[in-house]
Amino acid sequence: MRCLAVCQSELVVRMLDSVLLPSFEVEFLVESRPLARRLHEAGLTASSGDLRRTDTYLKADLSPNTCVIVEDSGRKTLRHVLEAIRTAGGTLIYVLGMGTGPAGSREDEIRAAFPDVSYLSMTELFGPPFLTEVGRSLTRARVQQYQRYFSDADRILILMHNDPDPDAMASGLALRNLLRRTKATAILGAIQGVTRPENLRMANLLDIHVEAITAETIGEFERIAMVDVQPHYFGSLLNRVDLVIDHHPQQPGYSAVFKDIRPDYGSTSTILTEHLRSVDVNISERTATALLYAIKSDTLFFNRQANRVDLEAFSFLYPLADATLIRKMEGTEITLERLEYVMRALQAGRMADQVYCSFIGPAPREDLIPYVADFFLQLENVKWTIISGIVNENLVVSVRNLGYSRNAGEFVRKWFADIGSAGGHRAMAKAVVPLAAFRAKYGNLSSAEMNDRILEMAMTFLREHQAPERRKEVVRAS
Ligand SMILES: [Mn+2]
Repeated sequence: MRCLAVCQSELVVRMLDSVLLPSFEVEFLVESRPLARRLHEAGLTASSGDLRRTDTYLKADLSPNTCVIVEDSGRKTLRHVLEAIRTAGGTLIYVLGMGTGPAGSREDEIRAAFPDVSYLSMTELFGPPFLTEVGRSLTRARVQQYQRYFSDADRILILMHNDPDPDAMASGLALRNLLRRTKATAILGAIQGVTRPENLRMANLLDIHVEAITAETIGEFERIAMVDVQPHYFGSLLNRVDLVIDHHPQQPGYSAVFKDIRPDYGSTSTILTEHLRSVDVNISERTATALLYAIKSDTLFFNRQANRVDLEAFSFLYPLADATLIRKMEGTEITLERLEYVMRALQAGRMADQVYCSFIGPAPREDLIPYVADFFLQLENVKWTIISGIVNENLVVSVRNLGYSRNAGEFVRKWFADIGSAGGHRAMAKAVVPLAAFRAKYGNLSSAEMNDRILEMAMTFLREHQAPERRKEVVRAS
């Protein structure tokens, strides 16, 4: 394609020459005759002329398919230049803003006068890639430091939180990769191993072995790294840690030789993907698959807290990963065991004012309760779900809702904070209350009574949070 570059400075000419060739057939048009001669001697196609005159462009033989790039160094004559180009038949016109004047104002001015002209500013064109490159160098320096620091250790522990989730396991695998270790010399460990079905399935499909760690065995490791979690999580168990990589908010009260905490990232795997990209390490299909799945699952398929870096890591990993394996891992949401608890919730459930409330009785694990709560939120006409059950002598209450009108966290705090732990945010909340404490406050209720009582709590809570107009209606009606 033919391109006419209308420039003033040699720097811009040189830059465009290296960017546009060989895709474009470029001719340069400059004002200064000596500059044109110099460019010509250097082997470029260049001519000079009065840039404000139409015949200069007619001589250049513009066609509607010629791409015209005009350097804007802030001069007032730019308008005349653009008018002359248009009169000579130029239609594909791009103005290259060299960053003169306050950002955006020049662009607005040109756009207002010439709506069919595209304005490309230097900041837009070079800013993002440049910043990415600088960021990558900083990451590279950091990664190389901890690589060196870990290189002479015999055995390394990569510690994860209890019941490691895809993000923790994928980050662990990636870190092992970065430290150029095998599973014999860099152990993925957790105090409590993998139990949730989808976590187990990922561990099995990707052959990830998570070793059980105790307070005693922790001392056997020469160096300790931590992913997707920070030392405060383990209480007084650890007196030293060498490396912490996490995307949860920075916690005070611990020191680490190296740390990389990025709370604005959707997953720890996103941070590890950047570490891998910054240095020259081979990313195996298995690691890429684990990381890709982890980013998807930690950001709830980009519905939660995902940002540009997560999407970028995702598109980088996608061609390296095994898509079939990911589909297999994702298909594990529904298990027979989970269906059984969904059935129980269906049998015991009550619905009032779009609130679905059910007490499912004893359950072997806590995760079954939020699973059921999420499940019923899919029902038509359900806006809130409140699922409760008994796990290890505790009443566990899981609350989910759609939309942001009323706060699930406030609901559990109102009724349960004084007798157990209760917390959460607008759309998701949980309370864990010792059964004895619940009974002391609300009486020794049967299963059905328990469910009725909790539904009543919800109705009371939702009514006191109704909009003032509705409340008036209620008063009039009564
Ligand atoms: Mn995570």
